[in-house]
Amino acid sequence: MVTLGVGQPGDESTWTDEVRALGVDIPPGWSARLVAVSMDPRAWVRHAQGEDAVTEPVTRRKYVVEPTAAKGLDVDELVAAIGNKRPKAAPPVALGGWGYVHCIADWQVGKTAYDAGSDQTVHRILDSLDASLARFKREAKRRPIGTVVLASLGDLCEGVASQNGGVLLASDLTVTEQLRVVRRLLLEHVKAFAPLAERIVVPTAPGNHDEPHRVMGMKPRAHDSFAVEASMQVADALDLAGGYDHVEFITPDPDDLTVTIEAAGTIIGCAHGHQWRSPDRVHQWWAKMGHARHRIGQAHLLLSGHFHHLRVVDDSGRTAITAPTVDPGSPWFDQRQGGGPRHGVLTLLTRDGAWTGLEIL
Ligand SMILES: [Mn+2]
Repeated sequence: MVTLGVGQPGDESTWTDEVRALGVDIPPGWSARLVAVSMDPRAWVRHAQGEDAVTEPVTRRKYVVEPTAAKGLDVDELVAAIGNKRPKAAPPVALGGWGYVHCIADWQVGKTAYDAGSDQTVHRILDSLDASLARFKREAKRRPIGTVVLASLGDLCEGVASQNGGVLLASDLTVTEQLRVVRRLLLEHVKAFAPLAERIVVPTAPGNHDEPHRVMGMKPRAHDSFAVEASMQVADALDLAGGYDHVEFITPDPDDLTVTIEAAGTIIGCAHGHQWRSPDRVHQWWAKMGHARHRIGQAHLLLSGHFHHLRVVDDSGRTAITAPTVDPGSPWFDQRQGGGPRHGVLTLLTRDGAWTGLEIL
């Protein structure tokens, strides 16, 4: 494009603004470059009158508008900077600045599969608890851990609700026996970790297997859950025993399937996972919770179970982690999808909105 201007054009830094001043839209990432200047002998501008008069020529300027090229880098300087890199000192951490998370997910006590059942599940849970305690002690020597989160993520018992109650036919324990085992296991976890940290938090998210009934096909209210009741029973037992004032049990509000807690500066949301139906939909569900301004929508970390396979979805500094499980496995899943999960208990460390050290034990 060609413009007319008084006097000589300015330097490169003025070209784009000069063209924009004429009403030309130059979007971000684009700029004007002056490619030719010529005098127009028939055009000039005169300032003032008489002896003070100053005549300035008018110049004809040809610009091209083009994408702004990325500025070249001196690769030798860049390579030298890499060679000069020295580790930065780690920022100091306040006492108790870390949180340790142990996920309790999909125990499904009572379930049988592949010639295994509750006996094998319970031993696997206790072995994983031992491994988690050993890990905690190793980590606590390296960094101050003030908070332990025992995240109860639902489906702790096989129950009587799934498959129209048919699930009970393949269970090796009655429902009340399942609940007794779940309660004792949960109590064992809290007792084991209680002496090790200043604060123990036990958030509980209800699962679908924890639903106590489905009368006429209808689901119970969201918080009406064997998992919630197991937590409350353990809380009552510790209350009677005394000495456990630093243990907090967090259960859902009425009609809520989720709980959201804070641990060592990290906001952790817990949800079982059956509400988003497919493991691929966790991001979409979490975004909707944010839109609705639900507490869990503000979490740094979303912990869930239900799908029995480890899955990590990380975006914009927020992470949704689906925990694996310790149950005997699922022939139903294997026949449809092929394969099965790596068994184990998910553990990780948190601090100030971030997480690290994900290990399956
Ligand atoms: Mn489930």
